Amino acid sequence: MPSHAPSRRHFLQKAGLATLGLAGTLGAADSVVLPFENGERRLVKFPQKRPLILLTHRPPQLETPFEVFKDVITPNDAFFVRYHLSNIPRTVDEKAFRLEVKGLVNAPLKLSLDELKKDFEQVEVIAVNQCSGNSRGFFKPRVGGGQLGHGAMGNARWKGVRLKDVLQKAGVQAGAKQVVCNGLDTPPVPQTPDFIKALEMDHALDGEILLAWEMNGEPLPLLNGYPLRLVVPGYYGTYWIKHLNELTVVKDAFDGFFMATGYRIPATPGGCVEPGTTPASTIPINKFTIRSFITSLGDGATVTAGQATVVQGIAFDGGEGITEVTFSDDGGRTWRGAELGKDHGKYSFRPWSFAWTPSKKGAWELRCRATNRVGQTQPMEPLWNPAGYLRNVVETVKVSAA
Ligand SMILES: Nc1nc2c(c(=O)[nH]1)N[C@H]1C(S)=C(S)[C@@H](COP(=O)(O)O)O[C@H]1N2
Ligand SMILES: [Mo]
Repeated sequence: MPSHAPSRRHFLQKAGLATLGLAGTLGAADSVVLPFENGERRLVKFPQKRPLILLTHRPPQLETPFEVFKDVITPNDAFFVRYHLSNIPRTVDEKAFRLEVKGLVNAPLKLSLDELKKDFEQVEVIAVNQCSGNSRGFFKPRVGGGQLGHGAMGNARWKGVRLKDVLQKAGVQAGAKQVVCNGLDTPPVPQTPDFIKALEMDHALDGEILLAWEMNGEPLPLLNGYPLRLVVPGYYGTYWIKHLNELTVVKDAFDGFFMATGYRIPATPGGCVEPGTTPASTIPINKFTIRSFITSLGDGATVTAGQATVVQGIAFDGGEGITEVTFSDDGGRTWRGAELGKDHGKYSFRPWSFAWTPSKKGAWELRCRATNRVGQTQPMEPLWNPAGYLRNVVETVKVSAA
């Protein structure tokens, strides 16, 4: 993959943390080609971001260039951006901002950011945020939706307070089924459904979900949800509501478009169906499937025959924890154990490495495959579903030894 142009990260930061000019700025002749049909993309600079791979301008949808994943933590200015509605907040007044907690609770709350920070225990988690449709562009047969490469994911250290603690302060009443989560962005026309998601009550109260204001030691970038977002470790990004300002506890399952119609997977083992077919029934998408990537070498890279190259990569899953990564240099016929790197917690990218010596000159097909604590591993052949979610096939990197 061609590398991107020098960062112009300081551009527009003068405009102030919470101010966003809607139009991204085109970085001259910068572009990349994702490895599937119609994969040409421009690299475009948005406020607080380095040039990122443009999917759509309005709303901003930006993908992270893959070489960024050489680092286990994804920098804020390189973190992907996903929105559904064009009316996104261009500025948020942090002092006036309130998080409302209402519905089936004993004491409805309106919390300022200061109150959130003062009145609840602050906690941190390193967790991967990944879009349901990450890698959708590789689906065959192809499916509708944003044709993404592998860059709609990122791993950050999030700081905030537990959703559980806030809900308990409000006092969840008996019979509560879900908490409905909404942010400041709104649909451009009334006919478009608002982007609203719901969490099951037992999930909302399990202590894992955060209301986060900080990402990698800094306030959230505006495009990643400033001033407050949900962090739902192990779950697809669709639940990670940005600019979160409303939590409503309800007694019946919320049936808004993005729960009842969108973001659903086949109700089959593995969430897949025969390619090209329609599932008989569906359920809301939930936890990540297990994945791994080689990050130190891309397609077309050259290595030296007879000389050791340390191949590096990342692996992650829905929170069981990665226990093994294996490496193959013969297209998946034989596998050898890779070394796992530092454990940043069960929701983080887990780095791995393998000291590989290509025995001869020529073409090599490199693969990696992760396994987790409960024995889940990646399929050798891609699974398919009509929305292009959950991709986790063993990926291949083609390199040559000279
Ligand atoms: N308010 C709001 N929150 C949102 C969305 C949105 O459209 N609006 N999109 C969701 C989806 S589908 C994803 S994948 C993540 C992406 O998070 P990011 O943009 O910070 O990378 O945000 C989620 N939270
Ligand atoms: Mo997403």
